[in-house]
Amino acid sequence: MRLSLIAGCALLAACSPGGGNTKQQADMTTGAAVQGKPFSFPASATAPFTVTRYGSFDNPFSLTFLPDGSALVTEKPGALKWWHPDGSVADVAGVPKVAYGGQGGLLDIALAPDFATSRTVYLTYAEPRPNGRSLALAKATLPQGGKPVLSDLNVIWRAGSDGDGGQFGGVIAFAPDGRTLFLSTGERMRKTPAQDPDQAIGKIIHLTLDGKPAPDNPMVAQGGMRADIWTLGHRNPYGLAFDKAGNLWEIEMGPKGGDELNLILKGKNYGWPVVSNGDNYDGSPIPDHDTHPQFEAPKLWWNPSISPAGLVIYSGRDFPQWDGSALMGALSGQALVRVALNGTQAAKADRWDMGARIRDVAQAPDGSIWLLQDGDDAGMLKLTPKQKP
Ligand SMILES: [Ca+2]
Repeated sequence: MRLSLIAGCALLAACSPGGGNTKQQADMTTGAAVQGKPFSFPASATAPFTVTRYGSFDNPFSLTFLPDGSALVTEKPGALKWWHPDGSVADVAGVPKVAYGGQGGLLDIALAPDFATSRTVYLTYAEPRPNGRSLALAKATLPQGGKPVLSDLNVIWRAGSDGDGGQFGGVIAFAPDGRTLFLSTGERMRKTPAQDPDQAIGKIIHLTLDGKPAPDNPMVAQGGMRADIWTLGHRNPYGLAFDKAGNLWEIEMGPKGGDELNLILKGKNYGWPVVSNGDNYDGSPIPDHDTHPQFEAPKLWWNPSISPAGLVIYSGRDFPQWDGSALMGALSGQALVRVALNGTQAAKADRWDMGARIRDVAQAPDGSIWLLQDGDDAGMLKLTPKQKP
């Protein structure tokens, strides 16, 4: 116990020179958060950044910055928090009722491409339904000032396939032209529906900004759920982001091993649950991707699992050496992972131990990188380069 405390302090000293006063360090060793007061947080000593923790959130899922440097944080139990750089955190009212539990609840929030003028936000959540739960996509308006309350809330799309099971996915990415959106849907721990073109679970969905099928979808002429589908055969996708060249990247959790980074290509099938580079939880094997070349293979995979969650393609000034890299959080891996992208190729580059489950990654308007912890006392972690760029 004493040894580990000393090791922790040594790590802190190594990682955060001059960072944090005695009280703040004491807070860190107990894991307790001080609302609004930043304190130092350990990362692996080899990391090129120091870490400062802000705020305390209850089982958050998504962190999204606004153009003014404030940020929205969703909490799975159903609260939407509006964090401001002065440390204040407001509760945003008008959030739809969510069905919280087992990976479900209030999930992603994303700013519309025209947010600066429209103040439109998109939300995903597990919606209570008569026969269980469904993933819902809604849009709403966030006020500029005054009382923080969402208005004009409209559910514009539902995954259907209501019922039991977590793993909703629910991550939103807007197309580079700002005219359509992509949405990841998990297979709800039901496996085979990921291959069913008549179910919108275990898919990447492609919609207009009003929730209609995008006109260039591969099965748009067939109508029904098929019209909404862009790609099939996904398991538990918790990250979706475009790079500067317009390539769409996705991360998803495999079963026991086999977490994936995929390049998302129109109409392709990514194989779950027929193939995976991981195994079933009971240890029984699943055929690897290379046994079924008709399925699109992941660009990278992880064995054992890291449980990837949250994906950004970095483009800021704080870490110029990461320009164009994919940054992802890891839940069970308790890490920040960097993948170097070169066109449509990807290579594992860095993995920094964060000593905490990382739920999401976000880039602020000033180019700084922020991580969101997981769990019932989760902070926002700002990364500051040890060496000024
Ligand atoms: Ca796959």
